[in-house]
Amino acid sequence: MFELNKVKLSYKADGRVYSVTAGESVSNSRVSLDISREGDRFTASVTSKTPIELLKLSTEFACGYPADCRIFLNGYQSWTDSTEHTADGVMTGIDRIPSALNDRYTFSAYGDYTFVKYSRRRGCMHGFSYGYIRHGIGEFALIGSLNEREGFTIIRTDTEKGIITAEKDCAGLEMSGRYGGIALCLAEGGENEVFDRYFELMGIEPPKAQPIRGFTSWYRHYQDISETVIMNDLDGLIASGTAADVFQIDDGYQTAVGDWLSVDTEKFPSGMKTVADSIKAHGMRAGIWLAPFVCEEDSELYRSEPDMLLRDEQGRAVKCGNNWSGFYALDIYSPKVREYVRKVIGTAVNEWGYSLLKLDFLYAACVIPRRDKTRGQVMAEAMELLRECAGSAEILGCGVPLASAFGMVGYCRIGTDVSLDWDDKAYMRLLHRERPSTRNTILNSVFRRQLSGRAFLNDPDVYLLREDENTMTPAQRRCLAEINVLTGGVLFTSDDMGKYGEAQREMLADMEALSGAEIAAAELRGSELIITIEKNGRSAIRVYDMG
Ligand code: 9PG
Repeated sequence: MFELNKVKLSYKADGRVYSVTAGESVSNSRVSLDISREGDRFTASVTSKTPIELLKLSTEFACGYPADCRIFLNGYQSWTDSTEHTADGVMTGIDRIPSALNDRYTFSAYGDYTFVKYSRRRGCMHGFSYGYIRHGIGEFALIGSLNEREGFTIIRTDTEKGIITAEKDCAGLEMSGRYGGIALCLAEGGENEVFDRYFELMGIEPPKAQPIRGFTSWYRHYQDISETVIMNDLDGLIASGTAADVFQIDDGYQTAVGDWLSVDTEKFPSGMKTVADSIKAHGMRAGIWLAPFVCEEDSELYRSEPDMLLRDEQGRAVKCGNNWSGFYALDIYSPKVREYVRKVIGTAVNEWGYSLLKLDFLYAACVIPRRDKTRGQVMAEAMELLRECAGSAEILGCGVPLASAFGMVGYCRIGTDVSLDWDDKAYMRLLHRERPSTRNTILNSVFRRQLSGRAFLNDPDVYLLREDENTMTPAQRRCLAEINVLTGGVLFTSDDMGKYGEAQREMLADMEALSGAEIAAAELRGSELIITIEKNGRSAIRVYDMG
């Protein structure tokens, strides 16, 4: 399936640009390009005796695309829409957004838009870290990078030309000695076979984290939370008698994003420890949301610690998006930032008593590469810092390039935010691929399902059964709930469970009956999502309207 055509390397040394295209290992007096293929493992590494600047490293394979095949290419981060496409599919970036709007709202920072060119040609699609070509139900050809911690890998298809390329996101990297470059798993076989092999070659053990059920405050109150509101939700959950392991407080308790230890005392007069104590008194674990690598413009941190901000080569603070008052990345290599992250997480875990940390907007750490480190290296080191600071607390990663979270967090969001509408207003659909959308997050849950239990446990975001405060139809709410049970290891809601009536209790019972079932096959045909469910050796087909 994946026959090597060529490897391309270009670099700059002593002010001159050198390029080589080769089908096997080559070297000159300074640089060697080592290409090897052993079984389902392919590598193309670079060694240089003197410092060079890498400009490009990519590999092209010949690849058959059967006419009725499906192609999956993993989107840049948690929120990026990631679904199967037909061989004539196209992916759209943010080209349709007027640049004045983008300049104002920095949509480009949420995804890969600043460093990957979106093709408008049919069949020319791309993704990050891993992807597959599926033929029929059970024939998978997987291409997955084994060394994302040395740099992200952009996988591109061109179905008309019958090629697939893997390119390292390493442009501008200054290196000498050996750089691992491209390292791939090229596996063919059944779904479980290829994914098991991919994780085996990466050396990633199945997560030890256990599936959790519970509540998050976000999709009911958004930032409008307080001690009273949270206690009311907690009482509702307890009164409903629904089994829950975790009660998680989301965005809104802090005075500003970045000022995590400055709790809004008007909203939470007794402080965050008291709230955690109440949650724990009901036998649940307390969870809390934090975005440790960013601060908003209206924060004390932004005003008083300019040296903690990540800066570009012109010395400008790097804006990462428009949420809140607009927000900026912190420089994870600044000792001050590392100390601050340690203190914030340490306080939430050890002083307040939260043992599940929903760590969000993590992509901000690697929004620009460094001269001596690729984005992938920066993100890997950022995740190591979080893992170390969290100690025994479990991490739920969110807004993170997924491969950097493989094996590093117990739980990870694999889709964008559920919205209170199915797929937002028509004009909002022109926005970036990371925009909130219930429809898109369901597709991500289905088509990233293989990660759950291998990389971490998937968090498909909440299910919502309430009939008010949302515009979804009963069938759409059912689809969301069922897919969450079938694909996730995190089963959270943001409903006031105290208000659940007969319809909601019936739905909960249906969800319970589905638990333990698995998706054996899934396919999108037009606007229909067709899935085969298996439980105790019996299978059933469900069709959902994704229109
Ligand atoms: C809190 C929220 C919730 C939610 C997170 C995250 O692309 N976007 O514009 C975008 C904005 C916000 C967002 C996700 C995507 O929400 O996923 O669960 O914790 O932050 O502010």
